[in-house]
Amino acid sequence: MLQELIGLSILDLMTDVNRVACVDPENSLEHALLVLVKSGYSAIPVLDRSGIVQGTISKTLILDSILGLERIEFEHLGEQKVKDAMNPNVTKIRPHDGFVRALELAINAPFLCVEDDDGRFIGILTRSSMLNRIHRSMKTEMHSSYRPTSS
Ligand code: 2BA
Repeated sequence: MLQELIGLSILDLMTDVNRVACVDPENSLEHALLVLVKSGYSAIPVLDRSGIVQGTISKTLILDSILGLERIEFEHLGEQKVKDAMNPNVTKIRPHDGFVRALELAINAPFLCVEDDDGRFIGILTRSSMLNRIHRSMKTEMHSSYRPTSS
């Protein structure tokens, strides 16, 4: 089972860019909040026009950036841009880095941004896709090693 897991393909487990909710660094925070709420995710990638990932934006970062002294100043949502509030420290991986490296990075990141060799964003690798795959292998292994005792 271990060999099988080590050899797993990041591309096979990846959520393709076409199915990833994302925003542009120049978008307003109001637009980003709309995308986050509509998609249901707490954080999503920020992609520039050339398809390079520039950061991640979350509901928490947005609320933090419009936090006044005594209240959340929602009226400022339309004035600020995603690039001013995003977290630029993105956890990235390339397909040839391998599954074990992806698993290691996923300990501290709920999703990894997958890039091709030109540094272009091609999708995300989520914790749930990795855990699902590991769970599937463990179940298969447990069933194949189960030997009922004859009485
Ligand atoms: P969260 O948004 O905090 O979501 C945590 C987990 O909750 C997800 O884990 C998933 O199991 C579930 N979940 C949340 N919103 C969902 C939705 N709209 N549909 C289905 N399941 C949902 P993961 O699947 O491991 O995702 C980890 C993180 O990756 C997510 O954290 C989110 O930040 C990001 N993510 C996942 N799929 C995405 C997508 N298609 N577009 C953009 N970001 C995505």
